[in-house]
Amino acid sequence: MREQVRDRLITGDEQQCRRIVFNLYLAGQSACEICDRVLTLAFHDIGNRWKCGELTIYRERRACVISLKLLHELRMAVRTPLPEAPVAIGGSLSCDPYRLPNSRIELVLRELGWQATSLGTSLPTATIGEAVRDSRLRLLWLSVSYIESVPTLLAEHAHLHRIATDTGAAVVVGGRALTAEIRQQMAYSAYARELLRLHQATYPRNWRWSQAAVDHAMLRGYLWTVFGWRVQVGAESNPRSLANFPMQANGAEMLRLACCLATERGISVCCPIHDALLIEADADEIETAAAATQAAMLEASRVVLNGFELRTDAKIVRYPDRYSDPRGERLWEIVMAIVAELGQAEAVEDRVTF
Ligand code: B12
Repeated sequence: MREQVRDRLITGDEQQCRRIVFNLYLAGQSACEICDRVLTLAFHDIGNRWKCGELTIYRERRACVISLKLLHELRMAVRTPLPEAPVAIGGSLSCDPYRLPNSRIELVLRELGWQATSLGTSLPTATIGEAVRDSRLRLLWLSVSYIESVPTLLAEHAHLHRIATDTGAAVVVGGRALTAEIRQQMAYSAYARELLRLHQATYPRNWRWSQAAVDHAMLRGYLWTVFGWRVQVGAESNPRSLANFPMQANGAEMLRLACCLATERGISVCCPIHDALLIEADADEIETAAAATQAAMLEASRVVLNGFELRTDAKIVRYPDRYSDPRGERLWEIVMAIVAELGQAEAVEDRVTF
């Protein structure tokens, strides 16, 4: 995928890039995985080609513009953070023009449920300080891709670190320009590579369990869900996907069982939506039907999770209103545009065949 996206970024084929990225997203890859495994790596290749003189500047710049659009569209597609979600802001300091890392961090944090906002690039320290004071901040990130003067960066960073920690916020730093030597002179709550280590130190039991699943998969060649749904381990298997399998696949079991229970109890289940159920009933019966569906979902979680109950919430929509989710509007438009384009392509093919 990385190569496909890279080649299309280089040729400026925005529509194909969008199609690949959203196909991955619709197939269940997280925005974070798409950024990590596809977009960032594609840009590393693009940078190397530019360095070797194999790529003209305009192609690199155009690739950046396309990627920023895609990151923005993915941002529209991931769930909207709740109003009470923790707030994160960040950006890059003066002379650092690199926008992609900041857009990417914003997207990934939003996907994780943060109210994250990138303030942009080449920011004067004073204005970041103002933003820190203006928001009930939990996290300030600083992305450092280019450093003009190390002493200036260190002074600016120390100033911001003081302001942020005074308000109780954590400071996270990262970026290609931060060498170990520079980092040693900086105060920060976490550095990009350390985040994972900190998570592992905070939740050791979860990580032991997750690693045990990967070890089992690698040794025995398969993993299974509570009802016996299997994944076979092949040469292409990725340890991170295997670690994710127990959560994702048992979540699917729960939803499957909830659909069965609800249907058998006479509820009209229209379709599952990711981790929710869309049902329909007459207006005067909808509350009862919603409560019965929630009971079915609770029961399904109890069966799959050995007695543990997962809570749910319900949203009821009555005529003349219709169900729509602002988080999905942009994605809906993108999918419909792709469908329309495919329809046209098929029509042309039909004419040619004819
Ligand atoms: C696009 C680009 C530019 C664009 C940026 C446009 C924009 N608006 O964003 C522009 C045109 C400005 C540019 C300019 C230059 N560039 Co340039 N550029 C790139 C390129 C191709 C992609 C950068 C990018 O966005 N990558 C995608 C991001 C998402 O990946 P990333 O930077 O690796 O970031 C990851 C991590 O560092 C981490 N991260 C980053 N920040 C943070 C923060 C936190 C808190 C956390 C947790 C994580 C984190 O997360 C990211 C995802 O994994 C890179 C090649 C490359 N290897 O990336 C060259 C590259 C960085 N550029 C390079 C160079 C040389 C330059 C110029 C000096 C060229 C020149 N002669 O003018 C100028 C410098 C201008 C300046 N003032 O900085 C070199 C740097 C070499 C070096 N050793 O430092 C590179 C590596 C190309 C190369 N292979 O030679 N560039």
